Amino acid sequence: MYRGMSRKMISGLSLILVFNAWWACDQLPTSIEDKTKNDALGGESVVVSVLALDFDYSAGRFFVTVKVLSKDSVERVVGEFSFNDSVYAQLTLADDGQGEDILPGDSQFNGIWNAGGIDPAVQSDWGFTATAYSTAGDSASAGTTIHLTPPEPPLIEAIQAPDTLYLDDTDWVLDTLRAQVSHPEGLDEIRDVFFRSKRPSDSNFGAAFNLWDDGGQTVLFIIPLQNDTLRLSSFDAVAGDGIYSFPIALNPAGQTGTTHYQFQARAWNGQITAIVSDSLVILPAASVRNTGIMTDSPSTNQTPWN
Ligand SMILES: [Ca+2]
Repeated sequence: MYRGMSRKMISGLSLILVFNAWWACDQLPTSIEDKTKNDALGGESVVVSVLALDFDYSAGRFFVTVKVLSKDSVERVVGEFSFNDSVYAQLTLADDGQGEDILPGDSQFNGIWNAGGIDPAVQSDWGFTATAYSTAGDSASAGTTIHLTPPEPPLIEAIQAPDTLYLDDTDWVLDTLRAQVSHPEGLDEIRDVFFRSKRPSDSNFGAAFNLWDDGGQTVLFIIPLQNDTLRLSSFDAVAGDGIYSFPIALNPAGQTGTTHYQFQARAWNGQITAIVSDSLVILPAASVRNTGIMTDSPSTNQTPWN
């Protein structure tokens, strides 16, 4: 229908139509914010929805986030926790920007219940109901449930480490400690994997060293040599595959004997595996074996090997 009309004419016509539409309003237009809120209310006075219900196993606390939209101002929002149809706790949720609430006035109300003494293995299915009251006396409720499962530690599926290594007369001997670790809820649940070692001259296990699942990206040790520098990464082959690695580097003048290892893994939920033990027998270099002289020099190097 606009064929033959110039662009300028169409633009002028549009302006007149917009002006007429505005003039036809008998009151000032509502703000965009109000319009969005009224659309979301769908004709209701108050609308409540539970956005999040989580349980922090290490702290024994429930966290809730509830969204409330209301035609009138929100007077209060209350939450109820129930188990086996009995109410265990009531709390007031706030949209005040305090504590767990990030932004005041964004219609998201937050609350925490410190539910000390709950055993998720026994009390597993919890109900939560939020009720919002407006200043005009309207109210609405929404509920949800959460199934708690006892937090699980990671699982050390396998240790891959050499049983025996020979020192070299002149060069450092390199190898890798590897631990294959999983978690029933996925690799993201693994916080860290670490080991302690007891070298032949040690009477106790030493400090913990983390194994890395970084694809060998990080330089962990820089060892100055006579005419060179030895830079050691974790020797990890693939990042994020659940195989955690740590380099073994044996100094030509290092100790011989048996080094014992203790591996453990920790989940973000605080659960930790039992110790998995392994050992490495370090034998003298060929020249020393031939002369029958054993090397046994305690090292001052701050590494778990020498
Ligand atoms: Ca890996």
